[in-house]
Amino acid sequence: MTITKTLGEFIIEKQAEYPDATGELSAIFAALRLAAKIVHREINKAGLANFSGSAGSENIQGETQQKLDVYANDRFKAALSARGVVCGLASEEDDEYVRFDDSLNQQSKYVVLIDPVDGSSNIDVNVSVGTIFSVYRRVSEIGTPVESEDFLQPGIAQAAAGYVIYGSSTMLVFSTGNGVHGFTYDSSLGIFCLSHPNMTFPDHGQIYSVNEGNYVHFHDGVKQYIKYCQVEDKKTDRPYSSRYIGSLVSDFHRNLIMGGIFLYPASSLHPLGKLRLLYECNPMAFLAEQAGGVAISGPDARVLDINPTELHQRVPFFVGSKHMVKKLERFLREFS
Ligand code: AHM
Ligand code: MG
Repeated sequence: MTITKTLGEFIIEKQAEYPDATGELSAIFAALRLAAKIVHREINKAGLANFSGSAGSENIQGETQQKLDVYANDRFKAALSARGVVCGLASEEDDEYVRFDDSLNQQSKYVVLIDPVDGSSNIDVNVSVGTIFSVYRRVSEIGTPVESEDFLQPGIAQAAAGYVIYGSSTMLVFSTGNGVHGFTYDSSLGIFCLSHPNMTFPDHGQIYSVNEGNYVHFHDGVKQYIKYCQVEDKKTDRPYSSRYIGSLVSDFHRNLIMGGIFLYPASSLHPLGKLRLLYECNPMAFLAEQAGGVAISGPDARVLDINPTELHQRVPFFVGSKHMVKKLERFLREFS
């Protein structure tokens, strides 16, 4: 690979465009980058290092934690707290948010929300997983302990969001509100290199991603849209292809590059949907919009406008290419 620009160089360059920037956000990225490298290393030897399988514990949502969930959670927390750059962190794996109360961290204006290993049930079968993160400016006073209001902010307030995909290659994809940029990890050099500048969702695609095994439990609008995707129509290039990995980061990443729509609807099994607003939907919605895509939770319900009420809140989630999400929205409206 020809190295055009490393992540470090890219961040320094961007920071120079903002004379008032304090470098705090850059330091957060440095911490995230370091933890991502450590998790990359462990994922790549998961089979060898006894990292597959359950940790024998459950998270707040009663889901079995994988050993790697616990490991990655610890690594990201340690990397972020050690640098004194965030005043608090909320993780999908922890019941409550954590305060970093030492004097250095408390002076930070940022909190981080994280899903350390999303799609972790895929680890044992060697399928790609990811880390999803979100950064917000705190709303409580700097120098005081963080409060829940610092974490319960609508997605539109995100200062940055991104994911790491541990796939056939490891990539870090993020946005600070100026487009979406992807960096591929060169493990021989230990650096992330800019490989996908200015990523954009194609306005239209030919892929729909949904757990169709749950079809009978979906509401009518979703069922009708799935049928629409499957009907033959030369003018609109249907039927679309069905692609579902069961790992949000991987499904999103593929659709971002190729064009497509991802659906995790409410159903009689999951009346509020399954995916978590703060750790999964908001960061992905932020990236989607930054890339020219759309993310909704229902008809006329932009994900980024939802006011969260609790840390582990779940919402129905539809994200992807603009025209496809808009089409789905019409079905949801018509058959609600
Ligand atoms: P996790 O955070 O416990 O790994 O769950 C989230 C994952 C997403 O990555 C994926 O889109 C979804 O769960 C798959 O759920 P299902 O197996 O119900 O289709
Ligand atoms: Mg998750």
